Amino acid sequence: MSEGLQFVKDRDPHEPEFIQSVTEVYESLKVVLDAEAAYRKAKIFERLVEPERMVIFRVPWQDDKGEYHVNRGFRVQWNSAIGPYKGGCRFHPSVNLSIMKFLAFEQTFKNSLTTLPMGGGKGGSDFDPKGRSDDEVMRFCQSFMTEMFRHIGPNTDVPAGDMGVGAREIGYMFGTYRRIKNEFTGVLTGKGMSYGGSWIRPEATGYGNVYFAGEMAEAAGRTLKGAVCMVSGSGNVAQFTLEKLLQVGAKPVSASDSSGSIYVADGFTAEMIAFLKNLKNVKRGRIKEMADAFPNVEYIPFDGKAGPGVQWNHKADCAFPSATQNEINEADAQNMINNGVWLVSEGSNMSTTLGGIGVFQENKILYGPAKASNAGGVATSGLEMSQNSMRYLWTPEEVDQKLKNIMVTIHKTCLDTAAKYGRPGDYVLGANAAGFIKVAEAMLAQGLV
Ligand code: NDP
Ligand code: 2IT
Repeated sequence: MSEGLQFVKDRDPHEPEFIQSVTEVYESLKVVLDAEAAYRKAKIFERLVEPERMVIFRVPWQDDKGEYHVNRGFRVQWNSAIGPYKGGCRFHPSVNLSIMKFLAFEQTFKNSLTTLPMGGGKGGSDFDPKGRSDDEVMRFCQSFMTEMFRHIGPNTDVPAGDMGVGAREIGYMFGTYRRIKNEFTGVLTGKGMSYGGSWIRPEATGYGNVYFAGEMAEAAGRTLKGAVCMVSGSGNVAQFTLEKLLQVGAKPVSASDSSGSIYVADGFTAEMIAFLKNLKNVKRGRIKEMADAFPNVEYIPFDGKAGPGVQWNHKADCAFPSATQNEINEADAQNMINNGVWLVSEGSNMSTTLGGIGVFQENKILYGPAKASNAGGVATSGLEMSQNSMRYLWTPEEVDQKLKNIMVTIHKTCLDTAAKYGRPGDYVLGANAAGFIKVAEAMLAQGLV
């Protein structure tokens, strides 16, 4: 049997996103594995690249016209050595096993970094919520949970939101779980405030990413104050990244959806962010409509030769990719550097291709990899779980302070770990190694299971 990375490539050659995420981690972990014979002997890496369990199921549902549809549902339970499986559900037509596996694998390291006791998991479906009515989404969510409920539980696996899954979908799924199980528990996070949600959970990923970026900037003697910031996406993560950037005195200048991007040379105002939230979350409209509403907003469609890469083609100091995986390729990374970017902090999971990461590292850019920089979302999910277990509710200020402390701790852990392994300032190595070591120690202690 082949060893290490080759072992994964040989076994799952048809899963490019999964192989990409394992490759990135493996490159960093080589130094740790070289130093720790016990991890090699116990085959910790080989065990960690195989999920503990994967469930794939049929999701039948009926649209408003009475027509029947069948989608594919997934729940990938990656590793529970340090706590119950934990991670979001993604509803997007691109969802497949490779994407589910890369997300669940990454989540395991991310959750370990949060300092909270959460294992890694991910789920979702190739269902496309775009253009579907609330009733259609409800019926889909009910059908999805009618199978998923068997595999989850507050001490087993606690799903949450991700792309295409927000407060509306969590509400419908929670209602179905509660009805089937006849129990009210913290089985999902991202719940509404009237039924067990936590303050700041909607804000947490975006806010947390800006806190993390602020720490990276400060450690390098720089500041986000006055920094021109590009943001991609316009969903949950992007909206609260824009909001926090404005609050800390930075100047966010862009946002996007899968059709195009907007550029605001003078920077977003609070009024524009409020409009965007209503446009995306209530009206479920397109980012292009921002340009119809505000004369100073320029709309740049992705239909040209450069495709989505055009959204990174602005003079800027920082970039906060917050849409989807591989949204920054090698050419985009080079373009950013040519345009003056000195900090990139990932809101989306695996925002950057391996080639793009190489460009950032060669150019000594402050680069925060997703599993560290976007960990604020799941960390606050962990805080929601704690509050549910206590049957208690912290104030928004308390949760925000805890989130901030966690992001500061993650940042310090990454820096300290990178320095320990001889690569000071390498946040990729720091995040991968620190996330890995906690899980590896737990696996060693618990024997060959
Ligand atoms: P949403 O569904 O709320 O928003 C996703 C955004 O990305 C939309 O604006 C969407 O546009 C855009 N998008 C999707 N696909 C593409 C594409 N191929 N090209 C350009 N834009 C695209 O999701 P979230 O904001 O929750 O998630 C965004 C990212 O952040 C994901 O990578 C997710 O895994 C990650 N993340 C989310 C967390 C959370 O708590 N929600 C936590 C940590 C990470 P359109 O409307 O056109 O589809
Ligand atoms: O990628 C992620 O960290 C999330 N989608 C959030 C997961 C969670 O359980 O809150």
